[in-house]
Amino acid sequence: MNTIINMSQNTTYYLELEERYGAHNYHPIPVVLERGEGVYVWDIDGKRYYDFLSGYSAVNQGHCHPKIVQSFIEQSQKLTLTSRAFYNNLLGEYEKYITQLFGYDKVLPMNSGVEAVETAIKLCRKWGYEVKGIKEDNAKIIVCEGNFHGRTSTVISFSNDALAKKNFGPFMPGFISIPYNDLNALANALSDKEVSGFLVEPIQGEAGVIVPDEGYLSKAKQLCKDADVLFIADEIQTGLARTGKLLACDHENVKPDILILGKALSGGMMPVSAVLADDEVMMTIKPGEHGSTYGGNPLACKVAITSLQVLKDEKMAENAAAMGKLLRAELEKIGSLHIATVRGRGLLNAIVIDHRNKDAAWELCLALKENGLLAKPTHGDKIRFAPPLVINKEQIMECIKIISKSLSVLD
Ligand code: IF1
Repeated sequence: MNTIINMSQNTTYYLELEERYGAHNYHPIPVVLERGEGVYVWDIDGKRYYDFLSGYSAVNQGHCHPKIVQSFIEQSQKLTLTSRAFYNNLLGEYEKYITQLFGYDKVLPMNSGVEAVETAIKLCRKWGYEVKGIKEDNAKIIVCEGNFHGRTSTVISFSNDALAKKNFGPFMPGFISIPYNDLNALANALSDKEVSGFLVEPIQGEAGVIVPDEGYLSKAKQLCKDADVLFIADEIQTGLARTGKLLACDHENVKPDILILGKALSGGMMPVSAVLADDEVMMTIKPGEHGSTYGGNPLACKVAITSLQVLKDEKMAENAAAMGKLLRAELEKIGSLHIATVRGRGLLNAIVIDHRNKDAAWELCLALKENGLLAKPTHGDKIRFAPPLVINKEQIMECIKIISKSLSVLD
């Protein structure tokens, strides 16, 4: 059942370049992209595809959104980087905008998502020592099995994915791992008085779009509050309208003590991440105790303001909710024996493939590519379906046709 991959000479040329000169830290779907606009991307032979990965939810606003591109162009010709050795005329404006939008006293601007996660860990520990009174170097942070929070040495220390950890030790201590979506396990772990935080994805993305039970987030937040522990939400993938609300935590009216954002914060233009918290937490870090060369650069600030405005002005959360509901309903209606489960929230969805061939999900993604839709398996048998939030009903229905047609490759 191996799908014949008919690659053009152009495609082969670029694949061989990366094979020869690039680290082999990914195994991409064999397609070479050259242009993107909205929900579409085009390969170097001019073939058009629906993008059902959206740069792992970094392109929520659609590829090359004109307003975000315009902001990028304007600012890139004025001032791109001052470092934090000096002030600039955009950082304060951005800080005011994003803190008022999400309802926090302050923001600490970073670049990649994992840098923001690392920043949240440092803030949580510092708060643990200087406010909660935990003995120095004893603070613990509760994390969930199946988590994905990035790939630095500290963050993989609390991963339970062997592939992400093997031969990258020694690892950072100070983390307690509990099952996801298990309030009893959380309550037990919170009995340890040296716990300063609970770091959780409101929906586990990499694990295969695992949506917790209704009430899990709100009860977990309450348990943390009762135990004087910070509830830290990693909304790098679930945030910014992806799940049908501005934040996934909004589905349960949960306000994290520390909110972590990334990916779509720049609409796919450049790495921009952010950590938001109130003063009791944020003011534990003093000048010179944390930072980054590009963190809060004026180009990132300008792009982030526009990226956030576009989400709201174009009601992308509402569209994600409606189109996600339609997508899941239509996937169920296909009634394929090869689809064991359809799950997700808003436009963060996944199907679980049920097939004797362990490479079935990969084969299906190759067939999807041939038929004009790009997606990629996660953890073997799950395929994430996460198009840009600008997708409309007609496009969803066309994608359903593509998915239905492609599933026959598994027959
Ligand atoms: C890869 C996964 C997704 C994230 C959450 C932090 C980060 C991510 C919830 C770190 C990043 C990316 C990383 C990328 C693939 C992609 C991914 F498959 F790895 F897990 F989306 F699910 N928190 N996720 O999802 O942000 O430092 O990358 O900016 O590493 O292969 P980053």
